[in-house]
Amino acid sequence: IVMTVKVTVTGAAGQIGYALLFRVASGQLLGADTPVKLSLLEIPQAVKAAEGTAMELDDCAFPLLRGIEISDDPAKAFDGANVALLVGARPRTKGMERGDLLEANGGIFGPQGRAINDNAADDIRVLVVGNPANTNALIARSAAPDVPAERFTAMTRLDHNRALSQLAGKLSVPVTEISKMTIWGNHSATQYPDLFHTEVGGKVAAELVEEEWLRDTFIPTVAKRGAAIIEARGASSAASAANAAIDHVHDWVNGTPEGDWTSAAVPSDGSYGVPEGLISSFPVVSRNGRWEIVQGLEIDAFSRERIDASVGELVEERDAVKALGLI
Ligand code: NAX
Repeated sequence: IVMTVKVTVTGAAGQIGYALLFRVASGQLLGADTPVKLSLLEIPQAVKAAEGTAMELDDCAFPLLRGIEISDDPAKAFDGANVALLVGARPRTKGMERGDLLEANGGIFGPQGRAINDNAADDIRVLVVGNPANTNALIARSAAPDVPAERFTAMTRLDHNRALSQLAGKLSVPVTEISKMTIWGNHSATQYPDLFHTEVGGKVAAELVEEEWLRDTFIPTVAKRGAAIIEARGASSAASAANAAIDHVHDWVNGTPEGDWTSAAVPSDGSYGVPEGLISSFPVVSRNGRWEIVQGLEIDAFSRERIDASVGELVEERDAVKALGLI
């Protein structure tokens, strides 16, 4: 018997929500055999827009879609949820200090974490997309002491996919030739896309490109891609972010392919010198529905410096939310 999976999407009326919901409903999140029920969480002023999206979802007559609920109450929206995609967040506005940003998001992700703790299904898996994603995930996780910490993750899969495409373009190979890409650290401009373990047709990627390109073009292009999209499109990444969220949860539930890994921000177990408990991006595989950090990679001085810088930023964010009483 196939169980219907309840997927809760926050910020459902936003632009990522619009790109995401149809793909979840069509079966791309969990596979073509798994029926889904959607739960849309929005703030009161956006509930009507979410209702419009729900009308369109109805109008697709997706065979796997077994129902849509809309709410502005986290307790209701997460009731019985198996997957939670936390997309809605408070964006940084002009003149806003980091402390204000973290505090505003604490007001969203704390209550949502508690609602997940009290209402979600036992197998709940949480992906935080809304920025600052890693630290928002940390806030949600600390508000959910009854949920295993490993169920709280943040998205760096978009960065990972961007890195794959940049490298594929540079080497004129299809992305399918590339394996073992890694994004380390924070989903921010300090993130470190690592080509020293990446393989292209059996060779190490870092040896196939000029050092200068890797350092001065590849790393900043991947790290600043979000800003470049805003500049070109006049709006931030939406379909590509939704696509990455689909990839993340799909691989978490269904497993990563043998001989490859992906990137996800997961609670650190202390691997690679990343302080335990920080939600930091690592090379990960998924086995039996759990993320495992790939072990035993050699980290040279070039990589060490960059991983430490990004992890240092996460430590600062963690200390800031601690000082604000949010964790
Ligand atoms: P939009 O502003 O289009 O949509 C956000 C939606 O969230 C709005 O409809 C708003 O009403 C809703 N919302 C706000 N507070 C809420 C709450 N407490 N409960 C439920 N819903 C709430 O933003 P969009 O472009 O969809 O981006 C959403 C988030 O994703 C942003 O924080 C953005 O920075 C982040 N991103 C993260 C990425 C990643 O790789 N991790 C990449 C893309 C994106 O920039």
